[in-house]
Amino acid sequence: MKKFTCVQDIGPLDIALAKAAEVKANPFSDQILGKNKTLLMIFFNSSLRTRLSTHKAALNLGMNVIVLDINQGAWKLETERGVIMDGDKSEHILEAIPVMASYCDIIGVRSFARLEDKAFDYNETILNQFIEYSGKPVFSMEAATRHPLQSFADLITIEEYKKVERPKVVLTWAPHPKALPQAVPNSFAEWMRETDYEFVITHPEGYELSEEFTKGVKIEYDIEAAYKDADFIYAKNWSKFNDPDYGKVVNIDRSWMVDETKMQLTRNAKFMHCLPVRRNMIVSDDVIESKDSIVIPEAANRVVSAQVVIREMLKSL
Ligand code: AN0
Ligand code: CP
Repeated sequence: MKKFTCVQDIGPLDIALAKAAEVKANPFSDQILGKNKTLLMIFFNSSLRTRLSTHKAALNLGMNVIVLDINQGAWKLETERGVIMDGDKSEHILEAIPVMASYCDIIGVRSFARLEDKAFDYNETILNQFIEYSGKPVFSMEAATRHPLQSFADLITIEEYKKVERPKVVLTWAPHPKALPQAVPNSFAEWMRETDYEFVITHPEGYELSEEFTKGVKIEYDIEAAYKDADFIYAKNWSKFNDPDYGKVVNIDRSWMVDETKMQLTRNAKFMHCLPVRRNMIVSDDVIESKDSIVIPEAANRVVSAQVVIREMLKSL
């Protein structure tokens, strides 16, 4: 595998899930594969889970790991070609990428949507520069439009907890005070669409995601109808995709928060969220602390999804 940025890159999901089960059962059986190989993780944005779980996955595979937080200690990077660099940016990404690539075998990149320019974000300008100019396998640790390691971990978690063959999985928007990217819900929709689950998205009118990710998916504006008989409630906030308010927060209606009253409408649904989560904005204390909350095993499965992806990349070196 030379790149991992979207669901298509992993191949058939039944095979990917079988690999995940393999990695989970025998996490240390491929240490030879990673010996003397180096993973470089590059963060343009903050992270707790991705940073630790991806690092742990690489250690399980016997790799060496280098982590760079671009905004803490590295030079500020210019990302546009043709700019006269007389401002605060000391280095161009077109030199920085091949230099960084010369120190490693595989690269992970976290580069969120900036939410200022839809075309810049939805063209995956930063991630694609890494793919084009590094000459190394590159995987996304959440880029502008997708978070595939998260969605893969979510899929593994749903498979582990589902009680019926074809569960009803509901992605619900929930309020948040700050503008967040659409990457997690885009990606979750993209992965769920590849399963045979009953998949429903519910959000306030105006919060439609890009059709690139939701084409063919049922959008239910009636939140109670969406929750009815659900087996999984997957909560996430996202800012507006549609123009003219791209990247803006136009709604913080707290009636969209996941609470016990709404969870009562479900078929004892499990509660999921990628974390970090703001309690009593996105989800009530009671729901996230309930026996049906699976946010911790969901986060733990991030090691598994990362290990499957890095292992495939090591095999292709
Ligand atoms: C990020 C987001 O919504 O994309 C990362 C989630 C994994 N969340 C925040 O910035 C709070
Ligand atoms: N879920 C997730 O990617 O968390 P971090 O932003 O903490 O890495």
